[in-house]
Amino acid sequence: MATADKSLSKYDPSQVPDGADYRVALVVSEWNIKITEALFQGAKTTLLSHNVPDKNIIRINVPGSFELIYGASRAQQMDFDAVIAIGCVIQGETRHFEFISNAVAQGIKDLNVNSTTPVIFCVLTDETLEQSEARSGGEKGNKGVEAAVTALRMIWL
Ligand code: DLZ
Repeated sequence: MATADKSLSKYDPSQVPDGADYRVALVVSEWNIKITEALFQGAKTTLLSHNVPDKNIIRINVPGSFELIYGASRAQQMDFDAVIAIGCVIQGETRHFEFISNAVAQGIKDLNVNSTTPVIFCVLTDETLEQSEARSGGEKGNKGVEAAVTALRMIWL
């Protein structure tokens, strides 16, 4: 398993750029809201801990992960230094899982290729709710924390 020997949230804070001048948009999918809320909290807390001003952290909700592409695209056109796309796709009985997961990954990749504002991929694609819980504040850390650190590093780049 990719994360078997690595907590997602362990990092050296001294290696993360200061965020005092940064503006970050967090686009949050409302599907599996308990999970995406925990990811949002992890990301926001981490941004604040690296001095991004509260007033410079904006939340934009969208109905589902598929809409993260449009939401992130609109945020790119505003005055933000980075966008974090937060979602959670969980395997169901149909093939929705693969269509949505692939579309969101490809869509966010395209946004990164076509704009100078980075969009960070904070979308869990899990087989079970338990796996998502483990990665949103459970035993595997919080992917929102990792996304926030990634955003700060990409802005600095
Ligand atoms: C329809 C759907 C399904 C079945 N599963 C999920 C999911 O696990 N996670 C998620 O974020 N969104 C899901 N959606 C909703 C789609 O992302 C999208 O909102 C709708 O298809 C409307 O475009």
